[in-house]
Amino acid sequence: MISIKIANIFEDIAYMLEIKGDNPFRIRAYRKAARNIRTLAEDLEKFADEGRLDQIPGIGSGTKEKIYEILDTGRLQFYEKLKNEIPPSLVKLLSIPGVGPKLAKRFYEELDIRDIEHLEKMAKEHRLAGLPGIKEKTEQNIIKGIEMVKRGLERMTLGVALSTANEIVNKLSKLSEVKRISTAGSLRRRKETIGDIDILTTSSNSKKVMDTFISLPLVERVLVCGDTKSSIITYDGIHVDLRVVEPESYGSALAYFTGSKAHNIRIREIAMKNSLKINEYGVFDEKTGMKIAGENEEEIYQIIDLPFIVPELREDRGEIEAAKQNRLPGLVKLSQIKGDLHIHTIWSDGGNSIEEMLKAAQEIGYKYLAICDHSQTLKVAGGLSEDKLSEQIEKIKELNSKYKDFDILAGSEVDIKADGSLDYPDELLEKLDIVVAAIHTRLKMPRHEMTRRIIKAIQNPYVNILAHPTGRLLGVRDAYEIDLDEILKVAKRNNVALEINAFPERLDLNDINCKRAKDYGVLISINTDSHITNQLNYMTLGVSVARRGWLEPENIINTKHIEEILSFFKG
Ligand code: DGT
Ligand code: CA
Ligand code: CA
Repeated sequence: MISIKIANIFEDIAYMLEIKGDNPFRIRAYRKAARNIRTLAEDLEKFADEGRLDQIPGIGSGTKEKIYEILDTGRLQFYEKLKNEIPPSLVKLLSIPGVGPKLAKRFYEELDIRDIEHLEKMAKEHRLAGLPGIKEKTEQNIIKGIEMVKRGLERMTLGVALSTANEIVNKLSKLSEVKRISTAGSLRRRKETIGDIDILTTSSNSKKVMDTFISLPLVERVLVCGDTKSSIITYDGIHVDLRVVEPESYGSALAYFTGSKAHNIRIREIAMKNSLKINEYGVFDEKTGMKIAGENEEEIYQIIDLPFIVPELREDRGEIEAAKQNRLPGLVKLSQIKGDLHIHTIWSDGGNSIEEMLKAAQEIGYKYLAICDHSQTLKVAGGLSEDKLSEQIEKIKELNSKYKDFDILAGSEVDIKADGSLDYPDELLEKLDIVVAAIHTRLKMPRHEMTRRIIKAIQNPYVNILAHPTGRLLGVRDAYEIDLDEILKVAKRNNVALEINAFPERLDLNDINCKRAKDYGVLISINTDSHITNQLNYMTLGVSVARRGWLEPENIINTKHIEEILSFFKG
């Protein structure tokens, strides 16, 4: 967990330097280092011990020394000094849409505002609008922005919750006293955001399990410690509940604590009609009071004569009716994904070379990978000029001839300009194997205009996939206004697939919109948008969204063979 601490420090430093108006390259270096440390698959300490810190992309000599300093002394002089100039709480202001480093600095210097709460108070008292250049509208936007940021702080992304939960479950399952263990709650249902993490276990020695749990290295604070339930807060501010239940009740407790509440209410209603009572302790015959099931979750569905309903569907969104009629979908699985159709490399703003990304994809067992770096006008993301893209296409062709049983697609994440035209001429797009179109700028268009812009883009015969179709960033920015039904109709006619972008903050399309796409017969591509090799693992998040959206393998383009995909694009 020290790696998360170090990543947080580097990220803070990047923001603090930004507020100071420091060198943009230096700021970017800290940010990149933070991002790559955060997503390391191995322990950072292991890299340090073995003198391999250089192998982490984005770690230079400066950041390397600082990592050693933190590992050796537990603190970083440079950071401590910086804190005297810029209060760390000021950094949080930058998460408010419309508040950039310059404005944050002014709030601090001119009004002595040091944190979000203070800013909110000042905005509500109309004390910002007096500053030169700050209008009443700005003040209103700041108030709205703060509300959104606060909502985001209440819930974490699925990605963050999963990695924390996995770490805890892995450690606890090593105990010989732990017999069965599972996550429950919204995490087991794989919701896109999670309020708190719920974990359920059975054990012969509850005290031992609880003691181990509350002394895990990630625990900052223990809220409750009992025989059946303990709650802790991690030093990332994540609330985790652990429950120990009797083995003969494990199944019913798992069903109860997995939820959703709405789903469970429907299940209990069906049970009641059959003179059964279901609660967290078991299934009981209402007349005799006898317990008749509860050890395994499957029994609950069996006993009311329903096929098993997987956690991702338990939202009372039609799954009970579908189960009754035996037409539950056969949901797509991670193992059925054959490749990733949207990833970046060091050619634009990624952290790994094409070859490194290919190697990682092959290690996963993929059959193909589409290299889709950014297009020319997206300068902040290192967008490729026309010449550079042509050069990359040649390089990919050459590489392709060297790989057996693996296809590398030359692609691009082409920016959709404000008028719906694309960022490269058709003659160049024609040379690509795959074109992923996406919006990155001018996000505040009226609904009608935004819809027209996207429709125009996907009508271009070379466009194959519409990336992150609604542009939302969880806890950061709401979806832009679009008429998704219109877009889905046009996508269907033009053989364009829509993306589930598996990046933790995106997960866009979301579950509900995926189901709509399925109804229109529009194919979905689950892509990670990876910027470094480790992020290829985000695929599991995208698959979770697809499953919550009732998608089956035939609805997902990247479960198909490459020939089938290319012929769909041509068709
Ligand atoms: P979250 O944490 O806000 O993302 O959502 P959940 O679904 O994990 O909710 P949580 O942590 O409050 O509770 C976990 C599960 O326990 C929930 O999905 C269903 C069950 N549960 C909690 N409270 C109640 C309740 O009052 N009635 C019933 N039937 N079930 C409950
Ligand atoms: Ca929960
Ligand atoms: Ca809970």
